[in-house]
Amino acid sequence: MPEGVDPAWLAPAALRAVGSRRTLIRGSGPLVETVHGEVAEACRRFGGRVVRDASDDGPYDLALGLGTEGPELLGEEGFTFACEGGTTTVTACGGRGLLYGLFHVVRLGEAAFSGERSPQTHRPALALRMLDHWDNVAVHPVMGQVERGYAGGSLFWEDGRARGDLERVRAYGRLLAACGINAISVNNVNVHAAEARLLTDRIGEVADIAYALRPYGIRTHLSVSFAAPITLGGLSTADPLDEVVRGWWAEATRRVYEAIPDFGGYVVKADSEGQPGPFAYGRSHSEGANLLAAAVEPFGGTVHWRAFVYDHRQDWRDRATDRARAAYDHFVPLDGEFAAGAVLQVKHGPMDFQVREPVSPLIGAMPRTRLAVELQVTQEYTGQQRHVCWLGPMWSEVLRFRQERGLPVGEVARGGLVAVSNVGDDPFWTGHPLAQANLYTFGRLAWQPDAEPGEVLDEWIGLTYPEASERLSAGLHSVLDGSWRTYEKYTAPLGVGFMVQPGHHYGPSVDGYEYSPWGTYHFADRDGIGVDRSVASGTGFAGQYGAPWAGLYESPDTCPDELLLFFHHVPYGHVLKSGKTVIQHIYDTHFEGVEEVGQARSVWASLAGLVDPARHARVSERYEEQLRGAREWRDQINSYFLRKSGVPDSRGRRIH
Ligand code: GCW
Repeated sequence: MPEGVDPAWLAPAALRAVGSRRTLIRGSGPLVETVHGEVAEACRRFGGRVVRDASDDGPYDLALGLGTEGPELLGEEGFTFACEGGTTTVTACGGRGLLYGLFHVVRLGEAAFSGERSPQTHRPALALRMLDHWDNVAVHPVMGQVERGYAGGSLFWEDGRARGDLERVRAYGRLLAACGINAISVNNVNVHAAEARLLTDRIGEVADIAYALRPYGIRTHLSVSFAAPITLGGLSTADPLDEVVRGWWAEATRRVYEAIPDFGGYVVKADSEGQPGPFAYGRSHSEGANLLAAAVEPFGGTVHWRAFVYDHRQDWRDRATDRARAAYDHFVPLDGEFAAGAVLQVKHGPMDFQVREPVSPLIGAMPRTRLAVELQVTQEYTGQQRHVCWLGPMWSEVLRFRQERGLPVGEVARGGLVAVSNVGDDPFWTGHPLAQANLYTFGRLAWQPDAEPGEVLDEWIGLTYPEASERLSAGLHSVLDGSWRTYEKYTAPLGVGFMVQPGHHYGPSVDGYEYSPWGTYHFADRDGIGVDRSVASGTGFAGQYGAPWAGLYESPDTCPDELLLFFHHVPYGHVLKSGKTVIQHIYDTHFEGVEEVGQARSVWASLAGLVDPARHARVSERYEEQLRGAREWRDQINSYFLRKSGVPDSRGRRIH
């Protein structure tokens, strides 16, 4: 790990079990070299020994090797793991599989070397496990170096130039491989002038990043502008059906692959929030995506085409337009029209990474399209890495969601699981040291979408604090485990969403988006609150689901409490399934949320002396801000609804 940089979930002691043993490594290739380097470094530290391809002075405690058996079973990334007769064995068909097998052993620690275990097969459920960086090359006047970045600057770019800190990039790749991530996109989906040129004359800078990440099995992708043939190529059109435009993309892409032979492909945000796209030429989004797919397909690349298309200039008076409907309305009619090299990348919810949303109805409604599901690790709307909000349980709910007779989201996402990264040049990688748990959990859930999030959390604790006492492990678990629900309690209630400060999206502003063109409303008046998205009397969004969800969401009687205000406009006196009225629920959860933050802060304070001082201090400082922020949310939300409704708190607590 570079000097001064936090080792995160590869704390040196996490490699003790491997580093104190005799290891044999068989096979060759660049990733086998990486495996060898990892083991050799661990042995240097902990006194073990590593041997290459020898058969003489065994026996070995650990044998890591490439084999030829079972490629159809293991694929390029799978491995078998066994512990028999005193030797732990990992066998893979490809270098990546071997690397993942090594990290599996690291995760198990001493347990990997005890007892007898007959061979088990491990392989990722999803072939693509990707992070999208919303990093700008040049500092954007509003968004800064990283759009929605809460961890300092970018690892890759600084003030218009490549940072060139490839040692740090390599260390990043190592952390990502250790949690199973295998792809990364290196620039913001909002592609501004400087970033656009990464595709052409600045591709060498992307190639340097790809070079640093490659030893850890990570492929590099690039966000591109649909208008590139005009802005970079000097053409008069970017029409996807124009032969010259097609030729331009083919040639530009050929050059990209010359520089980066294992390039992953493009990410495109088109006709979305002002980015250019095929609508300008009267073309569909499948025509747009297929243009780029045709360019990358000959090289084995993929186009990730984002489904985040909606009208961000809507009139708030227009009650028929519903942003939640937009992705489904735009894309479902195109099912079956996307080329094999195109993946439609869908945000997990129909709105925008709120603390609580239903699963996007698009997921499951396009059986003839390769879908990738996009999560947001950076916590734009969930505390911006100033608040502890471990999102594992939320993601797990999303990934396990299924339409009747359908597959769970984790399996529908054949095109992979993607997340907006929360990493920057902060010495802790993430702005909140505990937000590392979000990144780790994302990687592990992408590998195994039905994993138990609580177990993944404990894995993260074990790797980050390998020498933790019971008290420290329990303390860490307790401050993280319920933190998403705590955050939900003190912010926007019952799935209604937003109520944030416009623009930067931090902190409460109940009416911040109420009369704005962004399509994010709550419609609170003196009688009630919520958005009627029923088929019977509302926008019809509930009807975009299949059974049984369409029916359940349609009626306030069957709609789950936590999504009630997402789907229905109800009176404050409406009684929830919990037995409370909506207004009392709002008051109670907001008081509870603040109390829970206070408790977590005390638990953290009690861990001083068990955590290294710099990390402890950073988290303590963030807890002060979280508590301040939670109180602000509580008081603004409770006061707003007391004033609107005139209904007093049944427990007579102070509301301002
Ligand atoms: O969540 C919203 C953000 C924008 C972002 C956009 C998107 C990159 O507020 O900052 O732009 O979504 O996902 O494209």
